[in-house]
Amino acid sequence: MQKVLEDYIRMCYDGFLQGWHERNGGNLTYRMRPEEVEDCRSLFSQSRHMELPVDVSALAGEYFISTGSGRFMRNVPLAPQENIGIIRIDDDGRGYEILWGLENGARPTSELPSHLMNHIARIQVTDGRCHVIYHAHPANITALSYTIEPDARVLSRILWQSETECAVVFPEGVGILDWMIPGGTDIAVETSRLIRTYPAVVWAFHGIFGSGETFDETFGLVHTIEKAAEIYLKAKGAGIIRTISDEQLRILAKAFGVHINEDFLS
Ligand code: 2HA
Ligand code: ZN
Repeated sequence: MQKVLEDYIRMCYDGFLQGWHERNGGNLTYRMRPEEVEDCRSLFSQSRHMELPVDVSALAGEYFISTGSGRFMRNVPLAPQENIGIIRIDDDGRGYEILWGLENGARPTSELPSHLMNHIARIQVTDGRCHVIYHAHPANITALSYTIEPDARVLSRILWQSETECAVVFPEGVGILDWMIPGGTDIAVETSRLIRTYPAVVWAFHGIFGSGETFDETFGLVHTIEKAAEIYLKAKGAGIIRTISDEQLRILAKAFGVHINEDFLS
């Protein structure tokens, strides 16, 4: 199998093993590099056209691997061609062709508008380096969203203080969107606005969107955030009597050469 598909499938199943993909929860899209498209071209045998509810002309002609709507991450390694697929965005950015996979009438993820708008936003702020957008339902970060107001400063400080690596892994902080109906254009627009500033955005009472250059980086980002949330909730349950100070966060950022978001420090 093509390496890019192997890596993609591994990430889907890794998320399932973490317990982040109950039933059909979560979805993954990957913007293919030109050499990966060539590698996969021999697979392209069908062409089903679909319309999009949002204008993604910034992605015209781009190829994506996407999980299928209603499909289970758990099943991706067993039958990739039924549970994931490769699409090409139309030249006018108003729809796409399904070129491989998503067999038996499947469609790309219900969160495709959010994914594509997030890709556009992250491509712009990373000079084109972002290739991965990942949505998952990890229990701890979702539980944490019940304990705070939907405020990125509050959330980011909690996460930075909950594990020393966090300020190095996401020095910009993590965004949070208050509860909205999933699957539509409105949540796509709001998420893509936040993801311009933050590499990951929590959907209150739902889950998280993470972005990155590679599968490893993106999975690692979500994994780090989820671990920090778990530590926070455990510490909160046991009773927090001290934490990492702002002074220590600044020292850490300096030592690792990252620009920590000063708006979130006091
Ligand atoms: O794919 O996670 O947000 C199901 C979902 C919708
Ligand atoms: Zn979801």
